Amino acid sequence: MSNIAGRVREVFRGDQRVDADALIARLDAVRRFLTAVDGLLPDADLVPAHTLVERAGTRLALSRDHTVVALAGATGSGKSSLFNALAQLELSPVGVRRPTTGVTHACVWGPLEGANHLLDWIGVLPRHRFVRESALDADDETALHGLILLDLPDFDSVQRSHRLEVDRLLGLVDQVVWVVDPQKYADRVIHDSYLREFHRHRDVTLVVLNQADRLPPAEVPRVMDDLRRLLDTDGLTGVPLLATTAVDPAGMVGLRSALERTVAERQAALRRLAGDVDTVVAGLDELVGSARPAGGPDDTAINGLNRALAGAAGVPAVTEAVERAYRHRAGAATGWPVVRGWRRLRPDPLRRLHLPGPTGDQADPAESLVAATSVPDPTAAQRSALGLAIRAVADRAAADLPAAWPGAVTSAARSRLGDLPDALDRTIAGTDLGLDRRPLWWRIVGGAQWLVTLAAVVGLGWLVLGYALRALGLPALDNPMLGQVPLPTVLLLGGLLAGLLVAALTRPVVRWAARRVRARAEQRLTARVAQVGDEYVLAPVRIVLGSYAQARDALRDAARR
Ligand SMILES: Nc1nc2c(ncn2[C@@H]2O[C@H](COP(=O)(O)OP(=O)(O)O)[C@@H](O)[C@H]2O)c(=O)[nH]1
Ligand SMILES: [Mg+2]
Repeated sequence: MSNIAGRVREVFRGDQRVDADALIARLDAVRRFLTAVDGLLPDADLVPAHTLVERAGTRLALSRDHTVVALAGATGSGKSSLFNALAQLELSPVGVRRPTTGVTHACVWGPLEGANHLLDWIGVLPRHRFVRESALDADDETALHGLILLDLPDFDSVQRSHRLEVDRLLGLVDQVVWVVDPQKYADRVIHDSYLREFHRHRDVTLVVLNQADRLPPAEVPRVMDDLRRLLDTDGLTGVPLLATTAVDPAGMVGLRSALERTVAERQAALRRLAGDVDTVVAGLDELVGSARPAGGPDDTAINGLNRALAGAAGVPAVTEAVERAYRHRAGAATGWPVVRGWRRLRPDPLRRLHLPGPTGDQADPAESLVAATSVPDPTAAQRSALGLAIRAVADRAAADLPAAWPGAVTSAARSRLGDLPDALDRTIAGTDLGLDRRPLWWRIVGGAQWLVTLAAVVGLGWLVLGYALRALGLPALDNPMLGQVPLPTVLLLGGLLAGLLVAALTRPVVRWAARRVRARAEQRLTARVAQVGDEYVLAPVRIVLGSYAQARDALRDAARR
């Protein structure tokens, strides 16, 4: 048995007064519990709590000045006789005339008007309602003013409808007087099916051994002791136990004064509901448990999720393309001008994925509402890895929760699975991959390449001109010399060599820079993908964990008596 139920039992005392405000606060806590777990726990487990909240609200709203007491028992125990004797009216048909009574009769002490709403709710038909108030004996009966006494059908009736009616009414009344007789007081049915079930309502339970006159006087204490022992076994230690004789007014004194006390205290309705809250809380206890849950999924599970999301989103393919695109674009900007144009003809690797192209144009925000990129769809392996990672997140998050919750946590983790692919795609499309700006050094190297190429072209032109003049027999150009070599030759060969040299020197730098850009893009993409994971997987899980915490706190408040 877990802590909350344990606490309920610890503080349970038979004649403790129940404060109406405290009871209302406990009922509110049950209501908060129901709100917190709505849609998360199986409805079937919550029926008693819903019933309680509904019933208690109505009972408290109806009349707190009335106390509804039911006479319950097996056929022939003397319920109707006790009812008639207390009411001092021949109201309810006694068994001699009609062996079973299938309808509930009510007798109201005091004006009927105030009690009518209560009786409507309880479901006693107006023609079965009686008033015990007459000018003649008003004074005798004032002590019972506010009492509504019910004569219930027999709980062992062969008619199922009678038994259902009894069960229904036992759920509504403020106090139950269990009537047993010397022959049947030890019957299994009353103890197993009824009295034991009422152990949390000990303080609104009263047991009478009726027909005491049928026992030899010396036998009465022995039977009472035996019955007391049985009640102890039922968990009803300490409930008042009286001997009555319905056919003799003297044999009714004890019961009458017990009812007068109940009416005077005006506690029965509150105590009954407090007992109901105890029962409901004890029933809900295992749904919530007492262990404080961990704050959420652990880092290992989250890292696993982020890796799986990155895989499913195609982050490796995109970063690979980023690296290649950097090399492509850097090559086009800094390469040897003679082959640059040819490079430009080749498609840009990022363009092929419909990611920002060479000019750095971002995806159109309107377009990005639909699948925005042509990054390859996740493979079956990536999809199942993602499924497993989500499962792991849910399992870790729900590890400390009672058995009813992991299912809700898993559903929450998977709740937006269908939206994930689009969200990931939009995120990839919207991530700045770091290729927008052309680095300054590209322009410097590119400029240098143009310069040395220009030198080579000038040298070539110069040489061609010299040959042409010579071929036409015109006076040759007077080539300035650089050391032993003519300047145009220096320009041509030097320009060509320098171009190749710059290209050769630039290549490793481009490779290195491409890897850096790739690493940075990977970092950004991973961070953005993790945000998607947080929004689509972790946030719903956190909401369920929050609901769990609320439910747990609410139930703790509801348990506080
Ligand atoms: N001697 C005696 N007979 C009783 C007593 N109470 C009820 N009876 C009789 O027991 C029979 C059944 O009583 P009834 O009130 O109809 O029982 P119910 O089925 O529980 O309503 C009737 O014949 C009553 O007269 C009692 O205290 N003493
Ligand atoms: Mg009867």
